Amino acid sequence: MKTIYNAAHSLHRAEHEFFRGEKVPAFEKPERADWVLAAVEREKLGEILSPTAHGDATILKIHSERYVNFLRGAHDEYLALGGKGDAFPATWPIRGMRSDVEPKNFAARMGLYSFDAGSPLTAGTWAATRAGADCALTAVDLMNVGEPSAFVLTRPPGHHAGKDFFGGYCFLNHAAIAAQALRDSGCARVAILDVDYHHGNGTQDIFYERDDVFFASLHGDPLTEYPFYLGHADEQGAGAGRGFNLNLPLPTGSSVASWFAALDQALTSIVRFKPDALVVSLGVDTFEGDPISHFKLKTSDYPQMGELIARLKLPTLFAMEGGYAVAEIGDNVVGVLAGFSQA
Ligand code: SP5
Ligand code: ZN
Repeated sequence: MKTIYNAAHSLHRAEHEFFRGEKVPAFEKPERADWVLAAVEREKLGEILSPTAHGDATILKIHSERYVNFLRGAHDEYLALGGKGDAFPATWPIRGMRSDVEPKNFAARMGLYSFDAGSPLTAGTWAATRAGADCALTAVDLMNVGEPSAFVLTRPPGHHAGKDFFGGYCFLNHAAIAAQALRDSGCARVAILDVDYHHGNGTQDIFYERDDVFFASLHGDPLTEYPFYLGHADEQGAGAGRGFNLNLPLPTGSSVASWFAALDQALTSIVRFKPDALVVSLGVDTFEGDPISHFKLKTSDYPQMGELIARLKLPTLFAMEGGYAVAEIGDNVVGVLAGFSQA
């Protein structure tokens, strides 16, 4: 399997995030991608390629224009106003307030376009995530000329980013952009399987009313786990998209066996959808040693995840999401990819 590696990822380098009102060292750090890259090389997964530059057209089918314009200039604007270091939102348009009018005030726009204070917007955030979108689009180009699969190695991650908001360390939704590019290159139906510990609320938001992209996610129950306000089992899609969204929340501390039972259920639903291609939002924060998550997968469980996904026999694009146990992240990610490739 070829890896499309985003060397610009390291431009996104946050010092801190807010957790329970305190500044704590950022969990989503550059070493994550470095360790995955090292494992890709060590395990000889396949060629490692740089992305080619793509225009904004596909990104603008996934994210609103005013959000993209904001994100592109946000940190420069923050600095011009006298801001120092990373930018954080501090006020949000909660229910009953307006989000249709874009305020002029910078802090107000930070809140309009975000849903948490845990996602530092840094000087290099736009460059890093925009290059991540190029990686996703390059991976689709490769699949269009016959690659059966590809791995998009990028950070910051993407699955919490919605049509017009960032959060959960995510800014552009690379998996959603890849799914759209696959649609535009002739796949009538695309499935997205999200195996990150956290619900992919951004991806769900983007495709909720669409019947051409099926979204299935297994994740920690939002009653207790981030992102809290989405990811329940009764969210099945709306309008034309009704029946094309599948959430499989699992209680904190769920066993490995129950995680794989949920994966089996997600894969069965994907088969029923008869997709032409599959995008996997690959987070490995399901690992037992993850510092912010509560599932129990061991490093030795990840190859089986890849093998089961490979049984679908679909063109498959893997996009890097979460996973914060840095020392093990490479083995866990490459475990999935090698399990897939060897199946
Ligand atoms: C892509 C992804 O995995 N995003 C996850 C965002 C989670 N943000 C909330 C982090 C809460 C940190 N909890 C710290 C617990 C320390 N014991
Ligand atoms: Zn996660």
